[in-house]
Amino acid sequence: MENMTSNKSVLSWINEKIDLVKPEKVVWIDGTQEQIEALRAEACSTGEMIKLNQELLPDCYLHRTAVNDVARVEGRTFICAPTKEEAGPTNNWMDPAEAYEMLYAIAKDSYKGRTMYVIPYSMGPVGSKFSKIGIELTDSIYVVLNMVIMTRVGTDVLKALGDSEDWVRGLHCKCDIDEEKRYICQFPQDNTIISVNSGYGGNVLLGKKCFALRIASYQGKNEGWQAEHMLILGLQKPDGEIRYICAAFPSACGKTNLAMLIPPEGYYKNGYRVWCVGDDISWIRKGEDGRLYAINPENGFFGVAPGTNEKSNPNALASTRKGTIFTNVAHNLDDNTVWWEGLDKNPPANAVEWKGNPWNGQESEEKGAHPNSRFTAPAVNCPCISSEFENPDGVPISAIVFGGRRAKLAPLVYQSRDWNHGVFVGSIMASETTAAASGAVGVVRRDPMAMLPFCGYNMADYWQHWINIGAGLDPEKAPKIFNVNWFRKDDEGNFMWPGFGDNLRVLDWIIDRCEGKVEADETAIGYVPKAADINLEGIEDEVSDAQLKELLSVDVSLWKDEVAGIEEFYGKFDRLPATLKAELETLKANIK
Ligand code: OXD
Ligand code: MN
Repeated sequence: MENMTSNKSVLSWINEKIDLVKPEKVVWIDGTQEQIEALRAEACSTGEMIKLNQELLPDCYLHRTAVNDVARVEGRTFICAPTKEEAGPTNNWMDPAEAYEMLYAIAKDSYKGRTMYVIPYSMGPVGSKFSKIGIELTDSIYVVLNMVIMTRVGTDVLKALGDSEDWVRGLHCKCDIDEEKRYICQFPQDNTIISVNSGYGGNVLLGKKCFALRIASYQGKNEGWQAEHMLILGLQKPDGEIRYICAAFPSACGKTNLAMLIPPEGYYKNGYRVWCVGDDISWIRKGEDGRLYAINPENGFFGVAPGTNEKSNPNALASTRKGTIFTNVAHNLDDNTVWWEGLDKNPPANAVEWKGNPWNGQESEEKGAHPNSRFTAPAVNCPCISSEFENPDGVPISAIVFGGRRAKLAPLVYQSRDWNHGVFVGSIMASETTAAASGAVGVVRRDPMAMLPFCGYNMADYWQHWINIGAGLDPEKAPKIFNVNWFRKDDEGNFMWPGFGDNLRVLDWIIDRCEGKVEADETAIGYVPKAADINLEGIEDEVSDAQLKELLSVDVSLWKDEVAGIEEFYGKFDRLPATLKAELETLKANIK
């Protein structure tokens, strides 16, 4: 097949990699429908994908990964910066020269008898000043077809790149899916990613976590912008105006649900709407008017399937009804559709579970879908996709929200006193772990700005970058920073807040605070709503006044323990910004 570009840096890099992995042939992905169709057919002919019921789920397919390859592998993910110090205490580090040598030894000849697919892709609308280009080489059709959904792929991208050398190099080799030789390596100084021995999305769709967060966070530090693990939503109020919010939550903590929220009935009637700009990643930079603007660099949703249903997220469910790839969900053989835990109360009796074994969902104790099973759905399918989704200039941000799963401690919502205090609030985020990464589930760990697994350089320098960004903003124009916790539990272990659509009640307060329309109580940790300002109309049965008070309370004795945890965490960082040290001292003084 002919090369699709004459860009010398692209061609010489690809030729080097061809010499290394020795593919049988090379196919450039041009993004045309014919090519996509042919690849789908090929993947079905080899069993890599299963074509689903085309009447109920047009252009939808099912894929099963290897059983040992179902989540991101944080322990095998490395930042290969020149020194360990540059990667920082929270990243795994490998010397770049040693990493290249090891990875090339694994990759050598690994495409023998296989096809090399060359995927030119843009993160962000092609040609936008926010956008960045990457090229991923892969020997997996599944990866190609996912990248086609998740990013903008094809000829236009190479046209936009022209002769530039500013693009991210990505090499993915499936090899033998050997866990012992699985490595996800980022080389931020070289704009390079190498991923071997995995076929799971977060490890192999290199545009997503590897580029749009790890490499891009480093690029952003050098170029004066930010790459964040944040959804972007537009909140339309009864006045018809739309205000935008970026929100960071750790993986599988409901970013997709919040980004596509359906307002409670009373709110809906009054004209409230939520528009989704993105559900996972934000690229943020200052606009000409001095405000911060954000784009979603992705073009689709790689969402967690279990728990997604008509009630929890009808918009996400609707997004998966065409052109979607399902990974590691159950296959209903009766009607050739898919099922997962929490979809409905009617599991199929005649099915195949995620590992590929026969499964009777009515009787089996085993799960039909893996807890981290996914859908890869085109953003355009989403009924509440924002009209600004393709806007090359992004959307102006009114509020930044941090949050995690905390059964105790963090109140339903609080506002930071100012930008630097907000950076502190983000830096001390902690959350119970989920199935999105391999390892124990439900353990509280520090996850600053939800970037622990995704920051491409020293986390202390990343915090300093946040502080620098704030210093460059007029405080009047800077987004206000908040923390939320939808996951507070009572002493019996029951969730105290209904969550989902009712989270709008909290977003509404957040926007009112941004616009100076509502007072708040100043506490040791920041501003907390006055109970009367959280509207409980319609959920009085679920949330009593006493419960709301409890949800908004700040328990100083718990915060004393928390401070000890923060000090221990901060103790890891030689380069901790003085500003954050001072914020911690303020918190300590406040809870005395
Ligand atoms: C994701 C994750 O897939 O954070 O978005 O794991
Ligand atoms: Mn994520």
